[in-house]
Amino acid sequence: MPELPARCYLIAHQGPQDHDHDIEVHLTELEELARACDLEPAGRERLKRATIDSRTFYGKGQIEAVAAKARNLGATLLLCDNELSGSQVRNLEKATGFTCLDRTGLILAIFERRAQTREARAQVELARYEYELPRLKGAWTHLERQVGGVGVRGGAGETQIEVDRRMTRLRISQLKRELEHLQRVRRTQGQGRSPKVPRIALVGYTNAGKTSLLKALTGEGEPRNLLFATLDTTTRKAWLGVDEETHEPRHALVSDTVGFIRKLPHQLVAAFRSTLGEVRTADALLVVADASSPELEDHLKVVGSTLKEIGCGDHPRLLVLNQVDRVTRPRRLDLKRAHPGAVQACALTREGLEEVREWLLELVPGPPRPRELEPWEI
Ligand SMILES: Nc1nc2c(ncn2[C@@H]2O[C@H](COP(=O)(O)OP(=O)(O)OP(=O)(O)O)[C@@H](O)[C@H]2O)c(=O)[nH]1
Ligand SMILES: [Mg+2]
Repeated sequence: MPELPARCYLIAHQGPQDHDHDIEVHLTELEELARACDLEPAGRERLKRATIDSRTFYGKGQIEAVAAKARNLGATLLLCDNELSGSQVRNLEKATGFTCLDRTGLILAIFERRAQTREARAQVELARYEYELPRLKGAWTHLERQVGGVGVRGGAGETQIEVDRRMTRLRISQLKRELEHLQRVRRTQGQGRSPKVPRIALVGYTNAGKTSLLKALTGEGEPRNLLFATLDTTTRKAWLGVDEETHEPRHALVSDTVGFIRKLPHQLVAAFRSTLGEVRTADALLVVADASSPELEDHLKVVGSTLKEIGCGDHPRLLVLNQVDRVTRPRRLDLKRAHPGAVQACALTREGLEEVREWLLELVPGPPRPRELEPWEI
């Protein structure tokens, strides 16, 4: 990935049905995504238009005006909140002289910067190739290197673009094989885990406080005020309490996971299937949300639908309304009415954590309890 320029200008299409507020919220989130990629937002704009231009997505006149404004502000990159096709990006770049990146491309760039482990890197690379496949336009020498230069030249008549597609598909299948292997390794390692210890996954919108809760529950984790700070799944042991009957200590294995976001590129969801496998195989989910966000309900909808998409629609779950220290009393009462089953919590002050532990203790079966012997057995 080449170094991205520092200043960017943000645009989003607004159709006749779209409310100003909704588009503004999306643009604010796009700004945060830009910052998470070390870009500095210089300005932003909603581009109102009833129809989509198939060539440049936005209107021709709009694009020219945007380019002039962005240039004045010293921006060198255009960030588009909409998902654009490869040719639309190219046409926009030609018309404006700017580098253009759509929302999916930006999220991919963030993931590429964050990915640390071999598995996360392979997953992001897979997502990148899936994203590029329909957008291919030329240069393929880097691909040739990566697939080992085997059978690069196609038969007579194979065009450049066909070679590119074939190379990309080849790399995609290599990566899928590598991921299957890594998953098998992880599964074998996982078999050593005690079957009696319940497994819990922390899931939720990005920046909700999942890592903070992991830290509060287990003493480990590095929270950061950044979108997609966490990419890798980390699992730690949390102490839940003492079993009332056996007086044995009870624990759970708690996993932190990658956050969700609206319009999460489906290539990433698919690529992260193996990491998110931790979520699928968990006994229960703690759905963490930032209660202080005005977008709370929207975030919950995104989380609900993403969970369904990865096959976790039916997992037992507890909604943890985190960050209530940043919420007024009346708002807390409203939240109680809207989400009576949720725990209102604060990862920093540990408010609500006792309730979370109680729920986990009740929900998840512990070690088999010694049965009281009947008289005839004694
Ligand atoms: N005031 C307040 N801040 C919190 C609370 N929980 C988390 N934060 C802050 O919110 C920011 C995000 O926290 P993280 O725990 O990194 O969030 P996350 O859900 O793991 O985010 P990603 O890994 O990026 O998806 C950090 O700056 C935390 O310090 C809370 O209960 N109250
Ligand atoms: Mg995190």
